[in-house]
Amino acid sequence: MKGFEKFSIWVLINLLLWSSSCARGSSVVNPCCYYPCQNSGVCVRFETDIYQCDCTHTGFYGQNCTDPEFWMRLHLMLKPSPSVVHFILTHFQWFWDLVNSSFLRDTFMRLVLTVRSDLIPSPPTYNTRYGYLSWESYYNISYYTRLLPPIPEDCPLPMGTKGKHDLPDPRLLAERFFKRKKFRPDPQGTNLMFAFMAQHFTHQFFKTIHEVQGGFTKALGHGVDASHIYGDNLERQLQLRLRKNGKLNYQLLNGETYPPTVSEVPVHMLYPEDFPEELRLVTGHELFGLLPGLTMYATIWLREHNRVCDILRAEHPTWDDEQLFQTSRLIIIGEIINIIIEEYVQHLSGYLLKLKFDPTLLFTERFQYSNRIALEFCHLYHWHPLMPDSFLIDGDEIPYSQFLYNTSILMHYGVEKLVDSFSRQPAGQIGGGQNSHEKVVKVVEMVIKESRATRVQPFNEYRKKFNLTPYNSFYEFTDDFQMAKGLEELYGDIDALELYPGIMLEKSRPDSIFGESMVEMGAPFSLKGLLGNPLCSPEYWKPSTFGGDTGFNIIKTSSLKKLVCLNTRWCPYVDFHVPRNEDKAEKSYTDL
Ligand code: ISF
Repeated sequence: MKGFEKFSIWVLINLLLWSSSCARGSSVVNPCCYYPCQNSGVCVRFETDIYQCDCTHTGFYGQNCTDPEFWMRLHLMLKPSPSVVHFILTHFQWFWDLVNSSFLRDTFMRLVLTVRSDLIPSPPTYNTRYGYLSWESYYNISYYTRLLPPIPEDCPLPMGTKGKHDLPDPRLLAERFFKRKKFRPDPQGTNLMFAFMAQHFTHQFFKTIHEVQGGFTKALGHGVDASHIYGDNLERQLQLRLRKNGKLNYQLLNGETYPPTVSEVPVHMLYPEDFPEELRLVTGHELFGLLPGLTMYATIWLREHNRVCDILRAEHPTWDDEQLFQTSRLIIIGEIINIIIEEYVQHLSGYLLKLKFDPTLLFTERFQYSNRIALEFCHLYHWHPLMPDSFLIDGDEIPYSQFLYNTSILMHYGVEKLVDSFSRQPAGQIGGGQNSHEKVVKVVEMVIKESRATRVQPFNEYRKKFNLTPYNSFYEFTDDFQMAKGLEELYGDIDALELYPGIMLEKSRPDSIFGESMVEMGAPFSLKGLLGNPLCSPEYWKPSTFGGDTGFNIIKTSSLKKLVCLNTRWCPYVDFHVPRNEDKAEKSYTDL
């Protein structure tokens, strides 16, 4: 639609709505409730019923920032659609073999990183309290930032000006569209090793304070800071530390390292009331006693930290506890980023381009080394459909009731058997709906309630923000006719569909873990968070930061397999993918 046509329709709708709100006796509608400004233009209200779009730096002009400037017009003409790019990136093996073994790998990787992170404003902009730029919003890091400002408080309808007067009951949405009917494994072959990594990794930067509404976080590092290993404050960190040789506190069971218990390290952990002291294991994150998969990763990283300390101490006998600790922590953060990009994101993307963690790729580009976690990113990353119906460990089937808060599972089976079992068990498909186990479906309700309390804008507004075409109907949005019909009845208008249901219920791409929107919206936040880390800046990214070449190389050559197998007695099958071919898998996991 041409800019002018769009605007005329907008005026018409405005007049209609204006008259209807007058009839109800309320005042003029805030024009920004129509989201009139396109292409990231900023809506500013003047007087009561006038708005202006600020189109500065958008590449567009006109009343609603709908007219492209010359270079933008050219760019739009040449730019392939996200689905075309995705198709190319996931097909033509011969082409990618060529790319991966030449300088072109760097070129493509640089392109992925810059295109994605350019979508994230840096320095950050809004938060839940401030829908306009403010010093408070920049300065107060207790807030999550937001990509789009909250829906203005004085809009006539909950989602702005479209949809019904009342939003659907969150429980109804969860029960009807999210609750699992029959377990649907992820077609990309994702396993529980990946699922627990996702949960373990993201909990370092998603720590919403639920006691107060308003999009606040306890994770003030706003990125990969390994606070889930070292605690999110200095007091906790000091308790967790052995204060000798840089190491973290631990206990030995049959000669193997495990996290200590609360009696040895008295820090706050969440356990059921009558839970025995000797089973209350202590981890950087308060919640990691909840699932053996999380306690397992906590154990692996604890062992890795102490292993790195030994290596550093051998090379730097003069270093004190503090320097050994701090340098090991930087190495651990580097390892996390490397493993996440080269294996976790690699798996998730399904790309044939071999992703590369190389901060120098961005040294020639305009890039800010800072990051602020966004509320929208937090909502997107609620991937509970990954969870299976029950857990299969070493031939035993364990239901949720015996899995939750059961730290003895870790000590009983040991890290090796847990890694092996989790790597073999399929995880659920995230996208497409009706795949959340009843034990976790409550979380859906929570996210939806929180997104309403924080006034998150409609799904289609986010589609536009990420350069995607907004959906025209629920039937275009999902191939599941019943779901489309149900959602249409409940929301009334596709433009009133909320972000989280939109992201999760959208049709998945063919043979993919989720739909287009999850990748297009999540990837920018994810990559900006990983590469925006200070470690990746030219000032930090050099051997001396990590105690010399040895430490630097630990980061560069890290892998999931080494992370596990350098810290266990025997090397299990370890991957983010279920075994492709049992024989091949059996053989390959023996050699490091
Ligand atoms: S996290 C995430 C995608 C969605 C969420 I929520 C990723 O971590 C991710 C990052 C990058 C890519 C895919 C997934 C690829 C490389 C891309 O940029 O397309």
